[in-house]
Amino acid sequence: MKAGSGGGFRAIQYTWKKGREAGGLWKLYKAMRTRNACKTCALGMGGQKGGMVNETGSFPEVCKKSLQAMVADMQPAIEPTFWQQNSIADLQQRTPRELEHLGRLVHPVRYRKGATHFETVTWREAYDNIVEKLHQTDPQRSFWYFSGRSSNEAGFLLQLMARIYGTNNINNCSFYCHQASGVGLQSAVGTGTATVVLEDLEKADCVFVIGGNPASNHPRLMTNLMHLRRRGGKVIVINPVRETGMLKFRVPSDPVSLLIGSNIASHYVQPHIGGDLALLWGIAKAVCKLGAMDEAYLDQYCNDVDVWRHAVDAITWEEIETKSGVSRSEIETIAEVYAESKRCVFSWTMGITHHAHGVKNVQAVANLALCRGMVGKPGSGLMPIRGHSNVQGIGSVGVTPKLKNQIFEALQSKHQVQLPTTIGKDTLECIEAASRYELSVGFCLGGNLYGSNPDSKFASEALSRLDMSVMLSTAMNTGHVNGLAAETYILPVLARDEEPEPTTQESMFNYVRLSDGGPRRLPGPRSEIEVIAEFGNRLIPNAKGIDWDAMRKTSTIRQWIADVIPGYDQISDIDKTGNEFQIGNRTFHEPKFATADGRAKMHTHAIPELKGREDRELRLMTVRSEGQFNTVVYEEEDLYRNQDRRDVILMHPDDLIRLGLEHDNRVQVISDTGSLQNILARGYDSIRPGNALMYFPEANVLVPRHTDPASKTPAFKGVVVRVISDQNASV
Ligand SMILES: Nc1nc2c(c(=O)[nH]1)N[C@H]1C(S)=C(S)[C@@H](COP(=O)(O)OP(=O)(O)OC[C@H]3O[C@@H](n4cnc5c(=O)[nH]c(N)nc54)[C@H](O)[C@@H]3O)O[C@H]1N2
Ligand SMILES: Nc1nc2c(c(=O)[nH]1)N[C@H]1C(S)=C(S)[C@@H](COP(=O)(O)OP(=O)(O)OC[C@H]3O[C@@H](n4cnc5c(=O)[nH]c(N)nc54)[C@H](O)[C@@H]3O)O[C@H]1N2
Ligand SMILES: [Mo]
Repeated sequence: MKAGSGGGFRAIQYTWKKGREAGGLWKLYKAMRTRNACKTCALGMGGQKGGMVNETGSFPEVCKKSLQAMVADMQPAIEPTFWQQNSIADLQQRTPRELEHLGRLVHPVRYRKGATHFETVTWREAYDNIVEKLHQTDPQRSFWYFSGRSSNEAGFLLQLMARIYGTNNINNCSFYCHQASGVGLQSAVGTGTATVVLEDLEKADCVFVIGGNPASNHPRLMTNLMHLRRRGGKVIVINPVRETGMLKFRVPSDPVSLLIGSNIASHYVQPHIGGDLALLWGIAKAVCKLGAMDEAYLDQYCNDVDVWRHAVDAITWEEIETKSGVSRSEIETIAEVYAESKRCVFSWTMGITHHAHGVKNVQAVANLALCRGMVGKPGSGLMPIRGHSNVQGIGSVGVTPKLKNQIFEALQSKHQVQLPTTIGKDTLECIEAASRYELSVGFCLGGNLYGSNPDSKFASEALSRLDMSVMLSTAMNTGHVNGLAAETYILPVLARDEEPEPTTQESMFNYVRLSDGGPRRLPGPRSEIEVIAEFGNRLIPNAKGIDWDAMRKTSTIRQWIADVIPGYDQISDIDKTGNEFQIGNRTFHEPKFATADGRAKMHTHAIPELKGREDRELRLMTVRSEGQFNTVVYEEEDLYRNQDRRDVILMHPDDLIRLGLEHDNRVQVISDTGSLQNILARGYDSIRPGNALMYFPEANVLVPRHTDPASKTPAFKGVVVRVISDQNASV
């Protein structure tokens, strides 16, 4: 059956199916209702108000992927005999989905160069060997990667340990995600996170959704968009693909919406991939022509307005139309809608950040908001829609190559710890340094560093040049079986809702939640915090200023966070009071910016040429399906895009004809970086001609290591490919 809308009965049906897998719907419901922050995206729900509740108290808030993540954690264990029966070569053949469905990791396992299989080891053996190796290693030759799934406490403790050990090579998945948002926002408005809170969405009369597919990736946002449309507001979607759920969505918790569906987009603009910068400048030009700018606001609160205004005048419609792929009249229509808005929120995701001009994109969004005075008043502002549930918190508590000066100084003065001052590497720099044999040890707190990287072949070779890698994980993924270091350890950890002590998470609205933790589901995995504290104790037992045993208590870590992390002072007694809170000085409802002179800054850009225009070329985006969470694939199908499998390249039917192909022909997809064979070319009329779509992480062999110079984020959505018929390939 073709999906004509997002959400709806299918989502409910899926809940029943997942309930069965979890050993009963009631059991799943109980797990979902515990007081723990949701494990998936950063929109945030759960915590002390109870599971499936958002920060405004709305219930029931639930989405398919939160169920998937929960059921995945409720899987049975991988038995010790599994590791003897299945070789690494065999595991490398498994798909991401098969690896995830092997079950929960419960034993520490090790691979040693030359071996054909992983072997189980005791925790003691693992600690002894890892610590010995770390002692023999120059700390500068180590790196520490963090996913955004772990708690603030685990993130803070591990970065602290790595720094005291002696390196600043500390980074998180944000470098492959929203780094451009942080850098762009900081440069424009002086704070790197959303300027709005959830309530602002309920007050807005217009929302831009740029380069994202929240119907699939942040489904709970759809309720807010539905409410906005019901109030007569406008939703402007900017996306090269007409995403089913962005047109119509059936909000499962709303009976009317469930039955007939809710219209989401009031306007849908389809630029070329990478065409947003030109488009955003075009909208600004049209707003200017309408005389709809807020001159008083610009005068009073913004810098560099004249240079910006001059550039807006100078850019030609011809350049805008060619580089965006959108006609002047369409751009003028959008500008009119925006000009009528009194309270507008600009939201965006990876279609904006995954480009070599990601930071410029974000700055252009900020320009557009600022020119009508839409930052710093209720119901309007800037809203990057974050990825992982705690990616923002991990960044706040210091998991960055460079610590904010304030944190650095507070750690040294209040806790007397000694921190290195060397320059730390970002994520891709670590991979490149490993490839040059300049690093010897990698330590990952969750995530899938191999799988999330561009240029998979390069990443695998680079990681296999390490002497040792250590991964703290809950389940298997492709990163555990590819790019293995000479000595590789996988250490099983507890999920957030199994932690023995409370932990905290920060949502994309800068709201800090308390998770109670809960009983373990299986014997074997250990608490992340316990494992990190144990490493600290063995690695640097006499470190000045730190008592590792005290750090086993999450309340001690929270006290440190309160002492040193700006805006986090209320965290110290959160476990006693249960008072979740909004971090100070980030969201603002007055135009007072956190910049040196309190004013926002308008940025001016040269617009890059649109790539991929040659004969036989296509511009490729690598994206997620509705059935996956990053490198974890729960279902092979992509319901909303009506795909039953993942080894496909979707392109407009006109492009199929242009390339001399027919629907479902086997093709080879080639980029400057790599190629994939035996891919099914499929006609997909929802995509703008000239552009193509493939699924991450399988397509990462094609993605070059080309990054945005300002944010170091790879251009995951800006890949130029050629498609060649693979007639000899077997079907
Ligand atoms: N179900 C599910 N939810 C998730 C995740 C998941 O994997 N699965 N991952 C989480 C994480 S870590 C993140 S960062 C977010 C990601 O959330 P999204 O950013 O929504 O995810 P993507 O699939 O990367 O894709 C992007 C959208 O950008 C569009 N796009 C691609 N290129 C361009 C472009 O050049 N311009 C414009 N305007 N649009 C473009 C694509 O058509 C697609 O609709 O989701 C989070 N939530
Ligand atoms: N081509 C392409 N590449 C991309 C992207 C893209 O759109 N296109 N998106 C990028 C983005 S936005 C991101 S965020 C990155 C994703 O980067 P990562 O965060 O590195 O990857 P994930 O796939 O989310 O990591 C999943 C693994 O985390 C572990 N895990 C889950 N829960 C926990 C926990 O509670 N604790 C611990 N310790 N481990 C846990 C499990 O073992 C699971 O297999 O990928 C990036 N790469
Ligand atoms: Mo992400």
